[in-house]
Amino acid sequence: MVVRNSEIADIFYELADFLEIEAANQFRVRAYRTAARNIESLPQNVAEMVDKGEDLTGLPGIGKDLAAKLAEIVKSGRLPQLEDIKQRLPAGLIDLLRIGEVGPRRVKMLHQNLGITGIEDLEKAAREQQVRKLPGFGPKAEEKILEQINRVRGMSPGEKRLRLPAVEQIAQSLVEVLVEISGVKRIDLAGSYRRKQETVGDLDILVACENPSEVMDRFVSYGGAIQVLERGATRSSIMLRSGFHVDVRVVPDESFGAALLYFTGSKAHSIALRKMGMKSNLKINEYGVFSGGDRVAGATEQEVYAQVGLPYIEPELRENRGEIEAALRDGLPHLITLEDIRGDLHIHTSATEGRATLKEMAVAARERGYQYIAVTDHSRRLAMTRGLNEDRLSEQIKEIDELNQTFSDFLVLKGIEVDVYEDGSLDLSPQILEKLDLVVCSIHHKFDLPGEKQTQRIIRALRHPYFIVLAHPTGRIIGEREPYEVDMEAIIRAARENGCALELNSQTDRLDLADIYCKMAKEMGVKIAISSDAHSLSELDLMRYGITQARRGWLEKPDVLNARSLEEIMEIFRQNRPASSPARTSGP
Ligand code: DGT
Ligand code: CA
Ligand code: CA
Ligand code: ZN
Repeated sequence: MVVRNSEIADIFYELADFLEIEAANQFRVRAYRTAARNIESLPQNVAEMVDKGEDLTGLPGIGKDLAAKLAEIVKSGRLPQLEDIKQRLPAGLIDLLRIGEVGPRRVKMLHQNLGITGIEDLEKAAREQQVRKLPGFGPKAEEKILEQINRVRGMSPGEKRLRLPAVEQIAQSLVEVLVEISGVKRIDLAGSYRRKQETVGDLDILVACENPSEVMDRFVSYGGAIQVLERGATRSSIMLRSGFHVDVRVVPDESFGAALLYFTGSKAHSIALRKMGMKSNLKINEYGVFSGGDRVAGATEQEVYAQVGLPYIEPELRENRGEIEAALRDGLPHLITLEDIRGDLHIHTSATEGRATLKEMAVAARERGYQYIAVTDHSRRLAMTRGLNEDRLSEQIKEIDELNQTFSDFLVLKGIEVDVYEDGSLDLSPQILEKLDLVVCSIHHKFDLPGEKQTQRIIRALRHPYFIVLAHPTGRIIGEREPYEVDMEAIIRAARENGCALELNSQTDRLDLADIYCKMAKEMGVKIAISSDAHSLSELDLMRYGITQARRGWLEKPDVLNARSLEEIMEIFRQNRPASSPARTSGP
């Protein structure tokens, strides 16, 4: 069986986590994470490259040492180094990583400061309020840890939540198999995947087919399965190599909509619907809507919603966070779509960490139908990425002016992703920032300042006259790094007072701002920039994950900065500048 890129990436991610817990060199930890991320987003299959004897050191972030490790994984399916480190570390420490609130950095701290070696220890320490005393934790984190411990206890061993692109790959290959079966009329992906939750616990697939037994046979003999967990007449479950589970259910046509609604969830949304049904003496379940003994609806989701007097509700909204109340008063949001996006306000070029040149990025963005992109390379403090100093930024500005001469229907905006220091000051002088159209600010060090200090740091930066967008506002890396301990409401308020926007970073390990904060920002009148933070041409397409996260956050076209036309956005930037300083790039 061919090893998938996502499986290789998982091994590297895991190794990076364990190395970090062991307090290994940060550079090595980062090298494995970067490699994992690159491998995940590669168009070609690494295992096939190894089989063909191709040179892996040509891949981004892969040197000789990592290339040898890749070959080892492809050939044996294992990495001895990972197995060794698993032997060395107390087994319980590894379990701690399954707690959403706890990444490797926190595991290390819990172990070193409180002697915690497993979930039992952690629970005890949290109940005794010892955890909140550690730097970067606090009472809220402690509470969430206790919640998460309960969740983890209900999980089967080896269960691991995957991010959307990995699940997408899995779904695609399974659908390819299922669609070949004769009599299959319809295949739908349900569950948290359809709701586009940032991580997915297991994949739920619904199939409409006249031959349920053939669907079951084909599914349980799927090549990627290492174990059949259940084989029934109309439902089966398998476990993939990564430990990820997939459920398939065959459903009759007349109840397909009811089943899709039920298995899309969320559970809280379905329960709320069921309660509404009960008030009108309707029974709603996965088979349909029943009045007395009669089925009155079930073939489509619309039909089921209509029975309780509701319009169709988009899957991303189905979390019982007010969507039913909004639907009842005809106040559902018109959710943003990818087609609404006119440009990208955060991308990197080969001047710093990016892999493509300024021109290549611009051409690729234009090909995607955008009117503009803002080039926002790193500033000098990030020496590791060859961050730009004043001189190099001036050169880039000149280069952009020249490039813009070649376009008549597209504009490259001059920007920077400037680092914010611990005291809230910016890494470049106002004299150079003044020459830019767009200043994006972000934090790349001192992630674990106490909440009050971190909040003040960001608010001070937001007050800077040239600040426009706060990039990846909470700094989280899903499953790896916890969000900063900040007061988001205070930050959003400060953004509003200073005419700033917050970014929704589309990198799938960030998806930062999270959905609930997108909604909070919208309600408080702060705009969101949905940005790809692309480091390569193909990463421009990450935008679609930002869009689904934005939809989960109820965002509509007017809430999104880069859904504005070039003229509108230039006007917004102009208004944001001190009166003495005109915008720098003029339209095509
Ligand atoms: P996941 O897999 O943890 O990312 O999240 P989901 O939402 O995909 O949850 P899952 O796979 O356990 O179940 C799929 C859907 O099935 C869920 O969203 C709603 C529905 N469901 C599961 N269990 C129940 C239940 O006890 N009651 C109701 N009303 N619905 C349920
Ligand atoms: Ca699921
Ligand atoms: Ca499931
Ligand atoms: Zn960036």
